[in-house]
Amino acid sequence: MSRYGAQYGPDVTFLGVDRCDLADGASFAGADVVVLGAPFDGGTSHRPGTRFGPQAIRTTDYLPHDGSRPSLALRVDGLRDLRVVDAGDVEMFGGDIERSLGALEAAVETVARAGAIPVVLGGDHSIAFPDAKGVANVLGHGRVSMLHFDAHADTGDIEFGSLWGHGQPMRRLIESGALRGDRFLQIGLRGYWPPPETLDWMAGQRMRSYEMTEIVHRGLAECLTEAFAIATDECDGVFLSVDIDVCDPGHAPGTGTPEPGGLTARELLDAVRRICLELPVVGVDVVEVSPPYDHADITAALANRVVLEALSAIARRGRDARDGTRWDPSLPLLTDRTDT
Ligand SMILES: [Mn+2]
Repeated sequence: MSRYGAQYGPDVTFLGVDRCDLADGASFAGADVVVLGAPFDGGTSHRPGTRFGPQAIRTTDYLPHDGSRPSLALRVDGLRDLRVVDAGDVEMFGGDIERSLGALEAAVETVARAGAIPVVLGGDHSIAFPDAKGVANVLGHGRVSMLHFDAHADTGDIEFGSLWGHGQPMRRLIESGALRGDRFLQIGLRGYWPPPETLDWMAGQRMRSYEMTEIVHRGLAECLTEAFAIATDECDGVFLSVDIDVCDPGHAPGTGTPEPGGLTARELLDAVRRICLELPVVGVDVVEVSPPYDHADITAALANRVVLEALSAIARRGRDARDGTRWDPSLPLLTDRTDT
């Protein structure tokens, strides 16, 4: 197999980073991060269009696509201080979900086995099953915890007569044994789904789900701190799955199942930054960006920044670990943060 390339549209990489070919181990040897596109919307229950998500997330940025992004806040360049390469889009036919998810799981596993962090650009949320399982296949089943940002629990059992779809990946991950239910942290749930019998199943798995009411009442920062302690107990790494619909539709309109009353873009970016600064993140996916329903690229631009925030914070975490430094969020912009 040659390089995946683009399933739809021009073959471009995430903001101009170097390409790699998963069939050629030398092309991603030593990489810290490998970007993968998962252009799949065969698992959607309502509005489709996330097959165009990877391309939109890669390219929606007004700055030059030059493979460099120095972060104002973190004082690192997530695309240069880390070795980041882009393998292109995994071929995922929308009409054959099991074959498509299988192909993605193999690709993610290849990346994880090389010691790199897979960053998967969705695609609908059905891809979280192959994303997290592909990582757990390498690091050990039960050894990877999940931090899952979403309006919806995605723990359905059978939907439309199928075990596979964007409302069910989290149940399948726990049932498969790849991830532990009691190391599964959900942030941002709200609205009118799932039904009580599904909540009973989730409680039986000892999942911890932070509904928006609790987040507003206690504060997002306190909820995250609590979730971090659970996520790192008896686990070696954390998988971060960001469904863009965790944000309010005013901040992320281009998505298939918008649910009013969500996080702001600022809250999501701060949460992603903290997770990648404070926790050993071993895999990331950003899903449910549907460009045909977007307005003025609001959602695609946010998803692009979610990826950049994660990469910047991973780079800063690495630098702090090497240099014995610590990032201080209270410092004004124009102080020298390189020595903090
Ligand atoms: Mn979801």
